Amino acid sequence: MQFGILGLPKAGKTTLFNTLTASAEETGKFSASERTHMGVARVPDPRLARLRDLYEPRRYVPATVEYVDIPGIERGEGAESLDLGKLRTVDGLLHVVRAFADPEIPHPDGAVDPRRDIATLELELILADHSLVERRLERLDKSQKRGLSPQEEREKRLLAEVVLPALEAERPLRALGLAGDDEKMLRGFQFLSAKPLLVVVNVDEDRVATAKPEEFGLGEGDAGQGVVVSAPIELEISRLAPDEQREFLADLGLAEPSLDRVIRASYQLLGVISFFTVGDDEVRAWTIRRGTIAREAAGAVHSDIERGFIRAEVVAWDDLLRLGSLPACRDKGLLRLEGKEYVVADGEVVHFRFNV
Ligand SMILES: Nc1nc2c(ncn2[C@@H]2O[C@H](COP(=O)(O)OP(=O)(O)O)[C@@H](O)[C@H]2O)c(=O)[nH]1
Ligand SMILES: [Mg+2]
Repeated sequence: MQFGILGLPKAGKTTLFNTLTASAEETGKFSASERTHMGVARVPDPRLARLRDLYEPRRYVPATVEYVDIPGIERGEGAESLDLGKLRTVDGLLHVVRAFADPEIPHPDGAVDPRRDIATLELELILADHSLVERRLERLDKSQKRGLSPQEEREKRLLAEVVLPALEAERPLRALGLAGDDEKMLRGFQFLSAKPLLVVVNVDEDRVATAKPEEFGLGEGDAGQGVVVSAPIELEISRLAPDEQREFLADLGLAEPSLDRVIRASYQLLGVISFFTVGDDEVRAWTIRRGTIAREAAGAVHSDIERGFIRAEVVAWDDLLRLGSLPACRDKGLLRLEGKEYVVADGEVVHFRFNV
């Protein structure tokens, strides 16, 4: 699961990236040339943490989201300045928007205006997709002489009648809510405006507890989901010991680090869930798409387990915590035996029986 971080220069992208992934890449007021960085964030999950406390395993492995920090885009340059190779393959986009005031850090467009920047970036994504669609349609037109396959006919119709008009109306493709065969057909294009979008608004410290995503037009209509953070404050919080952290958060009026919300929102936006495996050796979260059946879920752990799948023993995480062990859950009839078609739910503890 990979998120691409993008946004205008000096919005706080690398500061946020460093906090998310406990990295130490260079941030700066003036540094213009930037490289792409990659890092991994652990998804905070209190359910899994409590299972760890129960088992005290040798290894503790939370779910992760990978973040890619992409150099800032220049307005109007669209596809040229976006690192498209990196962006096309990511599962989701995280747009860092500047809302903090700091006279020492110039904004590329003069004044600080988060709503404008959100619209600017959206337009860049739409323009990049638009040129991709036009090129594809041109190619299909050229092939028209030799005749198009039924597949190509369908593709042409979908691009010309649904995708192109949406992009020309400056609507992101994620707003179309395409499903089934249409969605599958478009997936291959890896359209940027079709990817789930999380907008992280980087506000001044004194507003972090009170500012709402709705103020910036987020979370409604076609706009992406939003989370409000103060990137430098998050970086500071992440470096404190746990009890100092709690105190600092209380001073700011926050219940938890905003960072946790960013990571969780990233995870949820991708439509994935976690199931858990437990034992003295390892307590671990596994990431699957919502709706995954037990045999495929087994494949997330190991392909041998998927191939030799016999059945899954399943219990809800909180039942396991309450009763204290899998045998106790079995005695109470809470450990269920499920077959390969069983749809695994978020937060279930699963033990696979298999035979290779
Ligand atoms: N005052 C203030 N400065 C910030 C904030 N977030 C980032 N910065 C500073 O802005 C500059 C650019 O940040 P950086 O993370 O490198 O931005 P990027 O170009 O988007 O990667 C750095 O000097 C940061 O310390 C903020 O919320 N408030
Ligand atoms: Mg940067």
